[in-house]
Amino acid sequence: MKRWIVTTVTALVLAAVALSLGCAGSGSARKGSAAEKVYVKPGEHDAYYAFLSGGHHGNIYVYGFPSSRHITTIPVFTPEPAVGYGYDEDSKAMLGGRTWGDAHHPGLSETDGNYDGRWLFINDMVGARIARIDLKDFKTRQIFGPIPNLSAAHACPFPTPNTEYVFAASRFSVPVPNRATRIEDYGKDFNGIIAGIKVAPDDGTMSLGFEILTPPFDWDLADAGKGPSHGWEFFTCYNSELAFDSLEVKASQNEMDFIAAVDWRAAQKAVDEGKAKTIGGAPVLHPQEVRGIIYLIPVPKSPHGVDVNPTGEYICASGKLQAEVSVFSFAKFQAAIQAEKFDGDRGGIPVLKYEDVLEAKVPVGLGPLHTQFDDKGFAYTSLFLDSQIAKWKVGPPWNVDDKIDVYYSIGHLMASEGDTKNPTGEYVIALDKLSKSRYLSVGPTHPEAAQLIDIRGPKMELLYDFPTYLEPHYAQMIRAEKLKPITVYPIAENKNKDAIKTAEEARIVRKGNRVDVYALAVRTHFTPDKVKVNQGDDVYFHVTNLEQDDDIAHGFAVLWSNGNMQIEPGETKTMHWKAEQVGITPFYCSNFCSALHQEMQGLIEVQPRGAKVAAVQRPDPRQVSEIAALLQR
Ligand SMILES: [Cu+2]
Repeated sequence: MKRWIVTTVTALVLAAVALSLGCAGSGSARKGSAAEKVYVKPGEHDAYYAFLSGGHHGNIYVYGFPSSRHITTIPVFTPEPAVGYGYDEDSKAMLGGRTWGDAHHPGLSETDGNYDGRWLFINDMVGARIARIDLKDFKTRQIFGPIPNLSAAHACPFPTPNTEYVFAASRFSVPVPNRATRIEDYGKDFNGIIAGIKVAPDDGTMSLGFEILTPPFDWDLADAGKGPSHGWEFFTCYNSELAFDSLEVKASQNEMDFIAAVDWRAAQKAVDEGKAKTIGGAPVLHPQEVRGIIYLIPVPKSPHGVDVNPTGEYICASGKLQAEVSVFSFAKFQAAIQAEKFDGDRGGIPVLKYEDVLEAKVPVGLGPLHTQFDDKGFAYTSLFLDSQIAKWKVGPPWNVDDKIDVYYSIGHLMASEGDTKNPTGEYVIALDKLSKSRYLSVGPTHPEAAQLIDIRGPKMELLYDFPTYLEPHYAQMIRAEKLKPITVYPIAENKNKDAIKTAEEARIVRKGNRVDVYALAVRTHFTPDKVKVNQGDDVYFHVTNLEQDDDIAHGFAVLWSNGNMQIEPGETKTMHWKAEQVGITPFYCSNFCSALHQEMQGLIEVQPRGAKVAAVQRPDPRQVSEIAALLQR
């Protein structure tokens, strides 16, 4: 009898081992080890671009996947001397005197709910600004804001399916309009704001569409509806308790906080019909007076992420202090509004009943923060407290299918095209808040940690760890073939008013104390390379790079000054320099360009105030003819 039991148990154990080996063996759609899956041969390209926000570094990191290589950094809210961003007059003006931002959530432009590869939007939370990067040249082209009345844009920008709008909702609340008051009058005198920012369909230019006044909740994250829920934007909040101190305790008291659902077409219509009040220059709608533009859906326990699934039927919200994801049905939400089944209001905004809108609760684990999707009907939720990702089925029986450990304390996660109508279902990136000892120690501040996970098979597989500089919050990942960046700016299309396109146009023009230097940069000369000015002059160097070869950018830096810029092939940039010291000041090309890069330099002669300097100076005719001949070739 005993022998029979032993034989049976042995057989069962062997069967289980065989089964588990079988699962591991078929765990990935593509064959090979983790190392083989991330290896991109020298000279070959990655399959994806990913854009990681730089947090309080104020910029965007560009990575390639699956290799997890850092390709470049796009400066956005912070000056970057490496490419002269924030040093030339145009980018300086765009930064508006600010030298940092807190960049949280990259948002790729979409057409019909899929990334179209045109633009990338990124918020500056602290400054309530949104930047647009043109993906033709990976340059920041507009910084919109500060958005009036809005104190810190955290739930931002989360574009709509045809990039009709990007959004910004206030993380903090202040009086609107801001005025003298007492902190203790928070509940009475303070307000939150949800702003809809219009995006011009042809060139992406942002402008303010509408603002909605809300109770002083702390708005947290957002996502756009799609498919049946197109036309709505969803926002989570914490602090429905209206605490104004000790928030970590006092803002965690209520069982329920909220999702706000905004009908952005109705809100815009109300503004267009003149129903808004102008506050701080912005058209502000009061939900008490303008009905049908915003509703509240209760969500347990200080939710963070709110994520609409690819079909647009479900809205998934994660209560940070809860072990479940609440999945809401858009159809039930609509039905409850139709039936006017409200449970009172907050600040004039009708509140729906949790049970009326809820479709399912998914027991994912502790500290759910953010959810993304694949192409097989699964969702992936980051679990901050468990340091895990949970994979779960969207739809009955709403079960958790798989979990994987991450290292450590994951915040956001990002799946390949995972918030679109058509996720690619290949990768998830875990954006971990703590790396602890996963990398060589560099002192008390550790690098940020991110991890590449293969989601092609039935089980998630950790492929690679890669450190990042501070501090990616969220990221988005797009198939590489969707982007077609330019390699040079065609000279013929250079419409800069200070551009010059021939050697004969190179000149220095003086009017009063203002001196304009119209210069050319071509390997390996600046023309003119002798500049004569007077002490106290305001000198504007307009440098046109006439190169039309890939990757031949020239720098322009003036000694003993804070000025440095980079001019890419076909570009014109302008830099101001004040002639303060009598004597000679050299300038040079600060970006390596050729074998004779070291010789690419020139001199400024500064004479005392009032010394006679010609109104127009031209370079030596010999130099002009040499450059003209060079340009002919
Ligand atoms: Cu050069």
